[in-house]
Amino acid sequence: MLLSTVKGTLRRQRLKTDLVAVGDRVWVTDVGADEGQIEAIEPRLRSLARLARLTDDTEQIILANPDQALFLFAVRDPEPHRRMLDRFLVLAESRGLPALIGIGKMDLDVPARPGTGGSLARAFFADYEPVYDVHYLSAVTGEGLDRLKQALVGKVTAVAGPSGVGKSSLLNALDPDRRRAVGAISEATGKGRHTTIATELHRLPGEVETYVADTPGIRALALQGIERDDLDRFFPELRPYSDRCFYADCTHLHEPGCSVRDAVEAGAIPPLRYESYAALRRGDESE
Ligand SMILES: Nc1nc2c(ncn2[C@@H]2O[C@H](COP(=O)(O)OP(=O)(O)OP(=O)(O)O)[C@@H](O)[C@H]2O)c(=O)[nH]1
Ligand SMILES: [Mg+2]
Ligand SMILES: [Zn+2]
Repeated sequence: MLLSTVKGTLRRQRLKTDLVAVGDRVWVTDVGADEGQIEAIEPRLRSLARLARLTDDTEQIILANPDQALFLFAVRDPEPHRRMLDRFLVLAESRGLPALIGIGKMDLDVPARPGTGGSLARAFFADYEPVYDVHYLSAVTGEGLDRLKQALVGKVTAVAGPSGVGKSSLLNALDPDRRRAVGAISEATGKGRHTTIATELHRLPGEVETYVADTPGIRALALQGIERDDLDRFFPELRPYSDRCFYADCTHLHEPGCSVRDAVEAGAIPPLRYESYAALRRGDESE
């Protein structure tokens, strides 16, 4: 038997969590013809996961044992979705998974306001730059790829995001020798068509072992298993203030003497990030 890492497609088990998923470390017996039989599975240290269905309590592993996640959105086609990004970030924070943010299709970027030099994409994602490593990327022009490679090297990174944002195209640009299927954006919906249907782990060229997982597009993301009381910990911008409120159990929604809302007023916390927190805290958005 030899210790190996699952890199391909596996049929999912209908269990509380996947029995074995891409990224798991497994012991396999070589049965020839590039096939192996799994004999034992090492304990999963971390995972990026979501619910298989909203009504289901079955967790679907997007990638087992990632070192970090790269959440990719596009400048447009499809339009970036701030609340969805915020939910991804909460999910990563809740699992202690370092998160990078990628904004793809920068070749489609336009000025924030006509006649100004500022970029729409950079204005949209500016709130995240003080807290997260934000990468502006284009698979077409190669923009940002060298800096991204530095952030990936030596690690196992899950690339996740909505369908059609260019996850597979980005990986093709990072490793031109391996072409993955890339889909057209539906003209009717402006959305992707779920071209990638299962997580695939790829080793990038280079001496240092670097793995990047291409994952299927995610349509909705439920934050199951996260207590509302814990949410303020998963917004890094809120953390410096959330223990300083008058009430120890302050929800930061309406209480007097709330340091978080004071910080929003003072411009120390971006209002849109606070609104995302408040929507999740109120339970307005369960998916
Ligand atoms: N202009 C431009 N188009 C891009 C870029 N990257 C990807 N695209 C296009 O966007 C469409 C979707 O790309 P994919 O790479 O299949 O997107 P995906 O995120 O892998 O989609 P799923 O596999 O469905 O989740 C294709 O038509 C690509 O050619 C880019 O950097 N610039
Ligand atoms: Mg894809
Ligand atoms: Zn408060």
